[in-house]
Amino acid sequence: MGHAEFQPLTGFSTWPDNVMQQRADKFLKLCKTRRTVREFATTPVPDAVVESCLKAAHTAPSGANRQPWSFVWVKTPDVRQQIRTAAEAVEEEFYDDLASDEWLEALTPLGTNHEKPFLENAAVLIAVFAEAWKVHDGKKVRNYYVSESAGIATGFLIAALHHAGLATLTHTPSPMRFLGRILGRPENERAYVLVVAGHPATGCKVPVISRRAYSDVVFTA
Ligand code: IYR
Repeated sequence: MGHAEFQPLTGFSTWPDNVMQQRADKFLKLCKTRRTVREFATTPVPDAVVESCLKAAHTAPSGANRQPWSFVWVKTPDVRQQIRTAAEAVEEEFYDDLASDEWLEALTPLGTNHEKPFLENAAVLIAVFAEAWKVHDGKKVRNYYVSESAGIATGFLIAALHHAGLATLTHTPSPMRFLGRILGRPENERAYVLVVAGHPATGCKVPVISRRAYSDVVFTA
């Protein structure tokens, strides 16, 4: 057994209650303006902005601090085209054959279909991979709460991109094994989600949806 080493908590700010309230409300307001977008402009986004957002994602908490994630920022047009082609093929099968009527009905309000032009055309495409295990000191060690950790990091990434003023889309073509193959990821990683980001297209429309009531989702005990 090793031992834990501790240091003072630095750089962490606390605020008076009223300031805390203002900050909480400001963040809430920002969150309320986030929508999943499927129509992106091709307008480029500075690399440094995306880098900062990826760094923010990488600050996420994780099981046993294993940080079991990789973010593959796909920049090469040819690779993006390969991803689009492969994703549209699995999506076509999903919409035509695999999805249950119940599932298709659940998707109807979103107006989605198998066409995924944003995989090629949006300014930013990031593939998030979850790392199930790794080799440490020559030994294979498992990671912990891998999906939860990758999910939290992806949440940080989406929040960071939105905060920077970029529209986002989480896309999960299923099955997603083609991503690891196209991107040459090692066998200990599995594709978790694709994050698409960029400026919304001019005249971008989003589906009319509602959020569940606060009282429906928040309880006290
Ligand atoms: N992967 C498909 C279907 C889809 C599934 C869910 I759950 C969504 O929230 C949205 C879409 C697609 O991307 O079209």
